[in-house]
Amino acid sequence: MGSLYAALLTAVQRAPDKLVIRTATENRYTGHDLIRQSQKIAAALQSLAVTRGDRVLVQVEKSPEVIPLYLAVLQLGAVYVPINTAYTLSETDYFIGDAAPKVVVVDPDALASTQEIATGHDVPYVLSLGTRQDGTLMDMAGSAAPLLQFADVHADNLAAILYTSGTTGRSKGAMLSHGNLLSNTQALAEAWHFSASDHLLHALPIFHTHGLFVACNLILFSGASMTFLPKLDVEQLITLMPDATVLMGVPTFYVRLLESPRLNETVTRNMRLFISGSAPLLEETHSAFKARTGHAILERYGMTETTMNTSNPYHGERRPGTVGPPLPGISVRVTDRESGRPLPAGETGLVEIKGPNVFHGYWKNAEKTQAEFRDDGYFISGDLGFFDNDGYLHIVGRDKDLIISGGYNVYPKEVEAAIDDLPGVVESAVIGVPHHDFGEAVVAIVVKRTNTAVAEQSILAGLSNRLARYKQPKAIIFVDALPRNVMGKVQKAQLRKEYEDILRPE
Ligand code: MLC
Ligand code: AMP
Repeated sequence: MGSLYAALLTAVQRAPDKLVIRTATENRYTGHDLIRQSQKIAAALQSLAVTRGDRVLVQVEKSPEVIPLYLAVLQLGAVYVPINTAYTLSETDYFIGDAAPKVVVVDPDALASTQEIATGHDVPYVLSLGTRQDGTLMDMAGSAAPLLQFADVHADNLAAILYTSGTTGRSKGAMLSHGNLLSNTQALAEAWHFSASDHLLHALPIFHTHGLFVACNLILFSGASMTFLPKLDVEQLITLMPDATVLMGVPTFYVRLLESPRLNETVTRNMRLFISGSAPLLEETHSAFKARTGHAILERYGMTETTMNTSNPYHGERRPGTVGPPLPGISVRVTDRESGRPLPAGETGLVEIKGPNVFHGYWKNAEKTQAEFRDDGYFISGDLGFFDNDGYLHIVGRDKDLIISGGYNVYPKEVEAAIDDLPGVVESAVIGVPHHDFGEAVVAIVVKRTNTAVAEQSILAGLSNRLARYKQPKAIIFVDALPRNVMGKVQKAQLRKEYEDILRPE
């Protein structure tokens, strides 16, 4: 088992005339056109001397053109580094500096500002890619002859680096190989019974594991097809459902779908599978969806570092509140936090993972990599869970101080550091509180200097250029002092309890 590119190419070539990607209004691309376009982009990148191991950092709005760009990077044996478009320039500056890419591809509107940062990091080329098949990358590809050869990569060669927030406040790049991605795609195709007759409604962003690897790799590998939607629009999804078979979403998708009176058994009749992941799906959402549509949402559990680890079964009971047994070929165990010893069913501990899906470490961060692996090769996920007697994993919490808001990870440390830097602030504690739409939402508890005019608005204004919108607090509470234990550590559990109702609707 080697190149992910070779596997995807072979699968797509089986039906060259088939429409693989369409949008709500346009048919783009057939298998043949997709491959040809990726080969032209590969030729364009090769003319800039992009070769094996070079990083290509991509921060663009979602459009079908991103898929041939992704394939082109894989074809060259280069490393695909997708970045969230919500990041501010100062956040992007860090990723460009850390990844040291040979080429950066951004939205046409961001070309000038990104060029400025990229020059500071000695990045040779900044290109643009717009959502209307426009931009300098498209111009170069348009005049290039398709590159037919592809790099002869080994399963251990890197295919992508995906950044994941870090507990210290700095994001770490998870290095994923061709073997990691291909093995997981194969496991999912089998576990979820994907075939060429599937059609996916794709409304997730494509800079994360969920929307890019789980969704796109699986569709291409299965010879299936998808409708690419720029973002979640529930009414549009419902309109398209009668012509689709699968939906993948974070729990917010299902919460919002249930808010529409149009969601019912009739519109979902052609659908064979609703998949949820990236954050916990509430049991009440699962049962309300079942009651309304007759479909039991299939919940699975994954991470940027490992792609998918466990999944509720395709056949058999999909147990609400659980993420199912390990996928074939993947070992998952629960260990005691103190001793590291494996625990029996029913006991809660650290969830650890081993298998061909587990990443090759953090980019340029051997120390952090070593700290998160056991000597016997298990990766310590930072999630807390237990297995029930039937082998279903239950995720009950996190050992890491992490908030998951609408499927996006927010590390409190990063938000606290940004708030603490603002004038008039003494210190802050950032917590996640229950939110009906996003599952959890970011809330900041702030201690301000006496006699300063610091207010919620001034803090939000101070964060606007520094943190992506989804990381910014949905509420700010001012207190005289933060609760601390005898060791001086802020008592976040106490704060979470105290403010758990703050964002609940009346
Ligand atoms: C948007 N906003 C968010 C937010 N998304 N705030 C907190 N958390 C989020 N997730 C902000 C917007 O900037 C806006 O702010 C306001 O909230 C309302 O926005 P919206 O229009 O309602 O947002 P929408 O575009 O509908 O997006 C919501 C969403 C989206 C849930 C559909 O966030 C989303 O697609 N999330 C999926 C993330 C994902 O793919 N995760 C997978 C990671 S991989 P304002 O103030 O400007 O109005 C992974 C591994 C695995 O975790 O297992 O899969
Ligand atoms: P990320 O770092 O963005 O890849 O997020 C991975 C984290 O998302 C995991 O470590 C879990 O905490 C969480 N996660 C993913 N899927 C689920 C799920 N089905 N239930 C609970 N948590 C999940």
